[in-house]
Amino acid sequence: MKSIVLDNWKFKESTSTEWLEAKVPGCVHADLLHNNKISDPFYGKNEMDLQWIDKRDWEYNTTFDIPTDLLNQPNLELCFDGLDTYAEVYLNEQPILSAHNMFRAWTVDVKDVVKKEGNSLRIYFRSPINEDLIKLEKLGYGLPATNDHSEDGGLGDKKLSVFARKAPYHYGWDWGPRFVTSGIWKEVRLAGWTDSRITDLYIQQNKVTESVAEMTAVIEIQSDRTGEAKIRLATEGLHIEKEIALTKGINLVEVDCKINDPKLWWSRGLGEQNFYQFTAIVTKEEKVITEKTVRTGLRSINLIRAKDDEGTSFYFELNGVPVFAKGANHIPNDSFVTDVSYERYRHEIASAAESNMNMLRVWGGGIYEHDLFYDLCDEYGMLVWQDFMFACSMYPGDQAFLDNVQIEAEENIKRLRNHPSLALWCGNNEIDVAWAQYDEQLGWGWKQQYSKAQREEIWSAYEEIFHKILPDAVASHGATIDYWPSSPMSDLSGTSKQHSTYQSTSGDIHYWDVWHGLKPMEDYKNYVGRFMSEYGFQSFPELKTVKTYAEEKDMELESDVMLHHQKNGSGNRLIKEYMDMYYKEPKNFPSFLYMSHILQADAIKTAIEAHRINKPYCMGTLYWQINDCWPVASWASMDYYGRWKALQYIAKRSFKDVAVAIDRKETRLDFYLISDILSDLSGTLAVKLYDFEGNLLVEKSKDVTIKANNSSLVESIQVKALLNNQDEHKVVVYASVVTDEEVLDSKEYFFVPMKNIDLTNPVITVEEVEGTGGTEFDLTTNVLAKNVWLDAANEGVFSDNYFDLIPGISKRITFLARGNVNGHNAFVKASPGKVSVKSMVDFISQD
Ligand code: BMA
Repeated sequence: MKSIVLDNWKFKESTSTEWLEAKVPGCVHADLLHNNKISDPFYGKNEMDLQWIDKRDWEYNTTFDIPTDLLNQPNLELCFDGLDTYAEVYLNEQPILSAHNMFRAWTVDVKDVVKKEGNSLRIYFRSPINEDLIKLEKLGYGLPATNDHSEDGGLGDKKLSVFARKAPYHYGWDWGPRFVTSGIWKEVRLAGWTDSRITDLYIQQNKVTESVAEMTAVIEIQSDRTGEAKIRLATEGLHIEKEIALTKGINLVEVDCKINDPKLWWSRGLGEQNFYQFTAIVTKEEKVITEKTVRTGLRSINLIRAKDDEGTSFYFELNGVPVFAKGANHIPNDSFVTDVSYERYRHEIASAAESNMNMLRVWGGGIYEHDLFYDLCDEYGMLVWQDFMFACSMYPGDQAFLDNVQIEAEENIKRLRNHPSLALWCGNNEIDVAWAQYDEQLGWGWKQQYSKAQREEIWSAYEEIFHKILPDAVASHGATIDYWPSSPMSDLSGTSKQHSTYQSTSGDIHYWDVWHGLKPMEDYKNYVGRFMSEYGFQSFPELKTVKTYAEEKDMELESDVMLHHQKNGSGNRLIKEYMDMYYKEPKNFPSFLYMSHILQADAIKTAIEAHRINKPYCMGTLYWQINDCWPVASWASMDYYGRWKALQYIAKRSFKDVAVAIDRKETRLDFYLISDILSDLSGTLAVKLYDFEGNLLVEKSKDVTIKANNSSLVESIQVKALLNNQDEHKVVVYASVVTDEEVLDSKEYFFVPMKNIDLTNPVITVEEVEGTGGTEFDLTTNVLAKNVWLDAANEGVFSDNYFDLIPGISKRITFLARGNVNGHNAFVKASPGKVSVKSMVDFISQD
């Protein structure tokens, strides 16, 4: 097969005569920006000035010649990997395609339309707004779409996102701006082939154990003639040849194969990420006609939902091992996804791995991610919970919409099914719980707005998509991956028990009463389900990032610009209210930013620890959210520029494979040891009480067994006994778990909220570790330093940050730069450049 990628694109607004340079893959907004036709969409409140773009039609065109060897191919086709969204395509002014789904790829036979030189390809994008206004009118009533910012788009309450098979977050979200893009967002190629070609190679893993992997290679071959051929399938330790008879059209060939003692693929923390390259070759009379190579990892992955004493389990079993899922929810990395480079994707996934995660959820309001996202997840051992792209909305149920969804689902399942990281297909985000069909009291008040007939119509569309089309598509094309209809959901029972509540003892839970419900952080401990797939707490990005969208004069909580870069209505107020509850008042706006990081980190630490100590009742914790799509105040642990907030560091510490957790239960402190590794360890738990000058006041230690893949309560100490008459405002508990002189983990515990603690000014000493070329440092202090923040001039991350420093216990940290683009290693030891060191006391108002 031969192909050329089409480039040299130009674009214009449909009624204009001025053609401008375009970047493909890309989108109108990005192209307008590159041509200086609009100002930076992320700056200030510029978003509001750019809402005209989605009401216009846009055209892209290019011209191309065809090399003779390609032109001579008997089969020639144009492949559009992604068109966003309503596109009419003309080749040499002949209509060749009408596209209407951003998530589908389109292939068109153009053999009879092309010429050797001067071909013109023109793509006319109709405004998604004008297109879908017609559908809304036809339906006669609106559908709920909670996060669709139609007002910002000048559309009043007309929620159009539900009609378009297009990234839902383009229409705005409670962390994202409204930029309804149009454009060619994936590659366009002219491809030619002769005789036959392999269009798909799927390694279906039927049974994988340590001793054997039994598979069926499903090979899709398109042929332009009938005839005998041979298929060869090969990978390390396997070589199979089979006679086949090809007929004209699509042929499905299945080859059963087996590998003994396979090198299994594991998620991070449990083992290696081993891969196998499988190659399928079609030959005729010893001549190679076509071949295709795919990479996969051999593993078995199942969602285990088994009845038990408390309800029904919800966990992933990888190669027979129950895996506690640790991670976060992923949203698209940019409002303009084609701006996301390989390096930015890698920084995200490498950060997840560096933070001891093993799962990311590709949430349903974004996009089915690019192949390279999943390649990286495979390589870093990050399991993927994959939503279909439906979120917080009800959808139409007309046949055209349903057919479109079905093809979209099949194509994406087929595209992603060789990735060993793929652990689950989930129908949608929060729709079951928002509509709550079987309980009038539950839900977000959606269903009550409709007549009986409308309600039935809306729910039957839901059932058709999420209980029929999508599970059928997964069963027929992704055979070995489980399907879960909606996140969160309790059980597909068709009764009121179906819908997830904060008390559910089966299914997954999105717990939002801390934050949206203004409940105290401690409530995270009271609502622990079988799998916590969402919970979150906001903060601002750091000052460097805020400065990319705001002027000095905007630097206050309620300024127009700050409110604009906060898409959750009451967000800024909530941060402030929670801060007042737990912390002393920050002295100015930059201090407020720092304090918001500590607040967010403390909240999520509370949640993660509560979830992990409840293992194996609870078997997963994915906080909301790891990344941002623009610079904004949000729940993200890393900001738009990939800068780690305090939460990312706390997640890294709280997700450690072996961890100690301290839980206050009224008059006592409980000490848990949590392990995600597969063998028992023996060690010592040391519990020490220090005053803020570093005097050791109480010391207790205990030999402990850290049980494999478990969480156990290893020690309970009465607060009174531990305090031993000391003033609780002036002491800190330091608990560590040590094996063979190695400190596996340590945690601090304070008896009173930070608000009530007297901090004095520490002198923090940073000493370069000799022989490390300025990449490693030892930190010490003379008095307790709370949440020490190291801010480096260079971009990168520290091995730890925002940590507490107790006098006498020194802390060694390393700086890891964002790695070079071609190297595989994302974080390389490097010099941080100038480092500023501050701690909480520097940010507190002294009056
Ligand atoms: C969750 C998500 C998103 C949203 C977040 C914060 O429920 O699924 O819809 O951004 O809450 O409100």
